[in-house]
Amino acid sequence: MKRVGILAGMLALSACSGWGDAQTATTDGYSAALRTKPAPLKVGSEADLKLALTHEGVPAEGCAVTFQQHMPGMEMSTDTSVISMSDKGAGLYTGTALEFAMGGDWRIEITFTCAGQQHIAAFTYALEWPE
Ligand SMILES: [Cu+2]
Repeated sequence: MKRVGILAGMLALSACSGWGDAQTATTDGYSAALRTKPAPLKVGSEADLKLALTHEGVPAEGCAVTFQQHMPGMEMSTDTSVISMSDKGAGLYTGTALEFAMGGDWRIEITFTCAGQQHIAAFTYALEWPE
């Protein structure tokens, strides 16, 4: 509950913005575009993730998608959690990231299996400690 007070000021500022700009990664002919809410990601907060997957420009549907979040070079309690993303159709997948417990660089690594082939797309986010 303590974090509510800390974040109240920032929430007021970002209340009317929703999803941030996408980060994109390409691998094996696939393009993965990841958006987060909140954007930017906040220390002490979970986050909604929305992934748009295309293969050579065509939405990649029916893939099995999971992700993990970790801080490179640091052991965190969330490291071993593998979170499934729901298939929303049309190449869109959604999921909820665990609370980001500290500021610094975080990596969200998405594993997606389409047509029996597994691929990985990784995204890096720098989280600011709250003032
Ligand atoms: Cu850490």
